[in-house]
Amino acid sequence: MKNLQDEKQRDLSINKSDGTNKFLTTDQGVRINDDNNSLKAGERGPSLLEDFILREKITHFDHERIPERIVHARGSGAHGFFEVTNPIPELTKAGFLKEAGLKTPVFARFSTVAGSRGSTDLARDARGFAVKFYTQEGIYDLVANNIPVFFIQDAAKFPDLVHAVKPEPHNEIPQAASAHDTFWDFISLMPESMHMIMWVMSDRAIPRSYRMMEGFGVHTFRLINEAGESTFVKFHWKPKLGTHAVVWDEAQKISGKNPDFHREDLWEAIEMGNFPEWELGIQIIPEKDEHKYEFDLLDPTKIVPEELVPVTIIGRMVLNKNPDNFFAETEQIAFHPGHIVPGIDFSNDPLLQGRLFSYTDTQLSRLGSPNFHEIPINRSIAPVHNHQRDGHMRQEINKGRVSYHPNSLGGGCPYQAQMSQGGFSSFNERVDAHKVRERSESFRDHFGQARLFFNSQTDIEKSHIVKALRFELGKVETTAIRVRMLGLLAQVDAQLAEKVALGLGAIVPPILEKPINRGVSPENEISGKHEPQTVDSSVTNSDALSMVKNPTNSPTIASRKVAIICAEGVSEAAVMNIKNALLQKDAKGVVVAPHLGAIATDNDKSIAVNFSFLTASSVLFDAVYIPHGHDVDALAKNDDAIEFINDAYKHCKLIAADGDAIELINLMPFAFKISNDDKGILLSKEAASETFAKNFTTAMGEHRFWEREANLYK
Ligand code: HDE
Repeated sequence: MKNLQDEKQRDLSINKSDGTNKFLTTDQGVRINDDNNSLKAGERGPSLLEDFILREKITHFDHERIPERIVHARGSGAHGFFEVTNPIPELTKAGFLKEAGLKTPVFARFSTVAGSRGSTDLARDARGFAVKFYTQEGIYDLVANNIPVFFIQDAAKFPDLVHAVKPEPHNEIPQAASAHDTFWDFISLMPESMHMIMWVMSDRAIPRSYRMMEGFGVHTFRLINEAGESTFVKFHWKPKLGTHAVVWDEAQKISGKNPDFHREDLWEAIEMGNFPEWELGIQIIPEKDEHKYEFDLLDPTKIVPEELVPVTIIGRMVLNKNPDNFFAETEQIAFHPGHIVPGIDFSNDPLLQGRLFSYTDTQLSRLGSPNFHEIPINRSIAPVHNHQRDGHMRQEINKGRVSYHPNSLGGGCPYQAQMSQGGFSSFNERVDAHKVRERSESFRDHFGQARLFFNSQTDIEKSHIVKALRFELGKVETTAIRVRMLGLLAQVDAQLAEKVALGLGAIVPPILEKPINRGVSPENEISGKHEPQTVDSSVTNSDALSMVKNPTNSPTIASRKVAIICAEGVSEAAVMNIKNALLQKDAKGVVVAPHLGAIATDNDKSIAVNFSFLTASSVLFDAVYIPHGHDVDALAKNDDAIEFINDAYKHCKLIAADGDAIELINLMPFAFKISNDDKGILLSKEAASETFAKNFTTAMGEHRFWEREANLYK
């Protein structure tokens, strides 16, 4: 197979345009002489209908908007490539997975789910992680999330879920938030959502960066080899930078200070050459093991614990190019889990099966025509020939009189391909069953893996889940909904429910003998067949589920940002000492000062300021450093400076100071709380010391210093 790394860029280049040194024209190519004045009957007279230039400009503007995605409306994307590192020809005939070193172009789009296009990046929400592979055998889309399970087991409930989480229909409140009555009303009646609820109430739902998220295909898929044999797989993306999050207070403040935080972070990292990278892994489950586990592989509310089936890394993805045009690329890209290539196939997961209908259907209203595959970003780099014709905005000019198959007038072309010629053929699964509207008995466990997830968290992570639930349910106005939720939480973990109840000033209800009527018919209720049960997980603790314990977490600080707080008289040597140490680790120090412009240094030079306390805040940085040489008293009286450093302390970030600046730490409101265990407060009497700089970058590798929050979940 030939390396296609640059093939998609070459393909896109034919649609690119650049107006530099060119004349302004109409859409019809007529050069425009005056773009500032409409054609009027006299200088002060009415505009003339014949002004085709004005009409064209305004008409185009009037129609600029297209419907936003019904979910995942807010997102950012980038180009890159996927490279096979560990080929798996024994498992799949997919060409793009078969040869070591083979590179396939990709476009990845990351998104929040509930918010509108203009909403904040830092909403508490799952994140979309969709990757389009432009393979030689056609488009393959891996449309994943940063959470490995989903709220519901059957696609039939998706519109209800989305209606419940979106802003309430009567007043369109709240935006990009699940903390409201309709969402929790629905969830409290859907016990199958409890595993996903544990994940979205954890810090996974507030990532530090798109570049620091895992991705999961959620459903079980199939790989098909040359012999037509199937193997079940689960897809995993593992970020090179580790999996990291912010804390909720920080997320809320970032939303105010910079709602584009993740978008900007992705953009800047790529512009600076810090190319985001993930490994692609698969969990391989032989067909014979389909019924081996206490959960059903087809149930999208379940994971396959890595302790049962480890993740095998097969390749890596690098994102190395920002889009040229947000609308043309990131907005118009159309993903679909049904875009598969020979060698990959579906499982019967009922959520996946529903998705297979939904994605093309939604593009028809979002992009407006069945020809959305011709939009440059969606165009396959494999040749496309068929008898699909016409429709709105058709681009392709199909020659000849034949637009049907079979035909003799066109010599039978285009030909059907045999399997040996790369023709797609669905996995030959035997299905022999009655048509039923039923949920499988094997989907009945709604609490076992929710408990596994909760039990696998560190105390700090557990306390964040408690706080998140107190926040979310605290925003719910209907008491009965809060109480119902406490009842469900108690079935995950009694202590969890008690802790949440304490924050709500409520009492955990006894576990109901008779389940709540969730709208099922009375016969079903009596049979009890569909009622949730707990099945104990055979794995009781999994490090891979905790971000703090996650074995893939990496100590690298590449692309991290540090605020260097400067005021008049700051030591240039001290500033440069840390800046250079950071640069060596591919991280960045930026100067934050009481005002913009420049700050005079101790050696009568000056240092350029990047942000003032008004334009930045410590939530936008990973650590804070206060260099020697300041007027400490002046900074200590500056409320903005105090809030800046105090927030960094509260959010468990590294705070460092050297020389005289140590004094400032002693004047901070948190000074009396600093314990010897807190390795995140780094002080050095000696200014600009090399050891201090080394200790600083090493300490940053810890990311957060949770000791400050210790004892919270006791
Ligand atoms: Fe989606 N989902 N989804 N979804 N989904 C869409 O398609 C849908 C689900 C995911 O960056 C929509 O083009 C149904 C699971 C991502 O463009 C829509 C069901 C997972 C994206 C749709 C699900 C996802 C979408 C909206 C349940 C993780 C954004 C716009 C049966 C594996 C892709 C669009 C992008 C987008 C339907 C559940 C991931 C309406 C019906 C589970 C990452 O078609």
